[in-house]
Amino acid sequence: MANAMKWRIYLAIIFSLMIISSLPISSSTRAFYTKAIDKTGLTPPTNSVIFLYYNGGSPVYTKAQLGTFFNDVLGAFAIKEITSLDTYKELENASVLMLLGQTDLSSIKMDVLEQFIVEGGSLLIALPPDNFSAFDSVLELFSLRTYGKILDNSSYYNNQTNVVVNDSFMIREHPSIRSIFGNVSEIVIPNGAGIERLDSPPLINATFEDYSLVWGLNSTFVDKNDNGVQDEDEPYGENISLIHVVETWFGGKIVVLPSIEMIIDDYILDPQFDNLILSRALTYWFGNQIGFISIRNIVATPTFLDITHEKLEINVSAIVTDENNNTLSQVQVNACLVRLGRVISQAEANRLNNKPIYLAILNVSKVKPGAAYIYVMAYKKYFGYFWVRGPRITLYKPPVTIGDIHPLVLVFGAIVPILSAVILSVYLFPEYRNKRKRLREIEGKIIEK
Ligand SMILES: [Ca+2]
Repeated sequence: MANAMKWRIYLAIIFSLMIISSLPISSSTRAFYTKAIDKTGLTPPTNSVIFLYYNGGSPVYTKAQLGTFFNDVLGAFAIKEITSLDTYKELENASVLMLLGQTDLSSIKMDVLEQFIVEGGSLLIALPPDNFSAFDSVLELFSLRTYGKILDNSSYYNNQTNVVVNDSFMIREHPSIRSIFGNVSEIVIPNGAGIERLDSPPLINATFEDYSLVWGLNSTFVDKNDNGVQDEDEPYGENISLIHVVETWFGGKIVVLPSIEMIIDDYILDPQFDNLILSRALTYWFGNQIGFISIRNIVATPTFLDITHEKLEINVSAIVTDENNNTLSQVQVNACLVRLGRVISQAEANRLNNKPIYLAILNVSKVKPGAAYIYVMAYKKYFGYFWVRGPRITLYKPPVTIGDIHPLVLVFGAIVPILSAVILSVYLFPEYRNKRKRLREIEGKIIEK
C-alpha cells in the first residue's frame, strides 16, 4: 500500500516536470534563418556539426570552383578536409561525408564507409558528368546504380544536357523543398546522370527508406547507349530518379545529386533557378537544423531492476518535438534497451493526450542481468531516424535470502534434516548415557593401573 502511494507521488513529480519543460520556449517570428536556427536550442549548434570534404579520387571540380557552396551554403558548419578514406579514425566525429564529383573511388575502403553509415553518418554524393559509374560501388550498398546520362527533349529538336525541373516533379512536403530558406520551384541539372533501383538486395546490412526527391519530366530520358537521342528501350519520366534520398535506420541520410555542376558557382548563383535554396536547405537538413526531431528529457523507471522480480517492465517517457518545439504529426517513437550496440528490447511509445510527451513500457523479462542503456528512437518520413541515449539501466540478481527459498526446498533441505537429527538424538540419548557410563568405568580402570 505504502509502496503504491510512493510510486504515485514519483509519477506525479515526473509528469509535472515534463509538462513544465515542454512549455514553448519562444514563439517570436523569425527574421533571419541563422538567428532562428539557434533560438530554441533544440538543434545541435551548427559549428559543432562536421562536414567532411574528401579531396582524393580526382574530383572534376576543385574546392575553389565550389566557392559559394563551401563559403556561403556550408559557412555556418565546421568543414574538415581529408585526403584518404582508408581508416575510420578520420570519420569518427563527422556528421556528413561529402563525395563531390570524384572520378575514381577505388582508393576508398568500403568497410570504412559502411562503418560510418552504421554509426549514423550521412553522405552527400554529387556525380561527375562522366565516369559517374565510379559511384556504383557506393550506390550498390543501397541497391542503387547510375543509369546513364540524362537528356531532355522538351524543345523537340534539340536534346538538352541542361535539364530544368519544376516542383511538380519534386516531393513538395520535403523539408529541403519547402523551408525557412524559401521554396524550391525550379532547379537546373546540367550534365546529370540518372539513378535506377536494382532488384538485387542491398549490400549493406541495414534498414533504410529510400525515395526520389526529384524525378524526371516526361521529356527527360536516360541515354543509355550514349547516342544523343531517345531510343525505345530507354527509360524516361518518373522512372528516372534525379535526386535520390536514403534515410538509414542508424540516423544518417544519403543524398545523391545527379550532377556536381548543380552546385558549382556557374549554376548555383544563376538567379533563374533555385539551386542555391535547395543546396542550403539540403545541408541544413543534413546538419540536423531543419526537418529535425528533438528527443529530450528521457526518464526511465526503475533504473535498477531485480530480474527475479515479478514485473519486469521499465516505464520510459520522453519529449519529442520538431526543431521549433512544435508537436510532430505522424511520428513513430520507440523506446529501446540497447546493450553493446544491439537493441535487446523495444516498445512503441504512445503520445500522452495532446502533449509532446511519449510513453512506452519496455518488457525486459527475457533480458539477461547486466547494464544496458535506454535509447529513444523517432522516425518521421522525410525527417529520417533520430536516436538519443537515455539513462543507464542495471538488471541484477539479488543474493539469495530465506524469503526467496521455495517452501519445498526449505522443508526437505533444512527442516527435515534438522528434525531427524533432533529425533535421532532423543532416541539415542539413553544409549549414549549408558555408553558414557561404561567409558568412564574403562577410563577408571586404566588410571588405576
Ligand atoms: Ca540513346
